[in-house]
Amino acid sequence: MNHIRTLALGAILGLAAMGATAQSALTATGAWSRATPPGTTVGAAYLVIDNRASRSDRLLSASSPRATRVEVHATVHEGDTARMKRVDPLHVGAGERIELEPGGMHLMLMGLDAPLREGEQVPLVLRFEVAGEVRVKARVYAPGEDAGSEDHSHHHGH
Ligand SMILES: [Cu+2]
Repeated sequence: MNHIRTLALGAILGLAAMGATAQSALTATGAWSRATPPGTTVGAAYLVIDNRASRSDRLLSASSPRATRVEVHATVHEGDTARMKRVDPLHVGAGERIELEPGGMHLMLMGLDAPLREGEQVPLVLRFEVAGEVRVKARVYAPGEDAGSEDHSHHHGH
């Protein structure tokens, strides 16, 4: 009985996957950012890209009405120093999940029209080669806070 149910469910999910468009197979979720101090014209946004499609994709560009430029940056550690390096394009393999998070990869918002303020939602448009445009809104948290404070509390307080 359980086998039959599992098989039937598998068939239904399989059909759903086949019927799904490329847009829905790749998702960008949990977008968030941190408030920026007055006078600062750069900020960072974080999110999770999940490519459930059977083919790889590439993030070709990103933009926001709040910034003149949005780039994907990776954090490269060289000895004691960390610097940011542009990733262009960002490859997302088939079935790959990429987490953009503090200390790692992030979306760099450059030329902010005004500081990012706690509680606001920053619209972001991600343009993928296969999935096309994916629109998200990054929720802005207070400095020192983040979307996963409970999970990542061990990263703070050093
Ligand atoms: Cu950066």
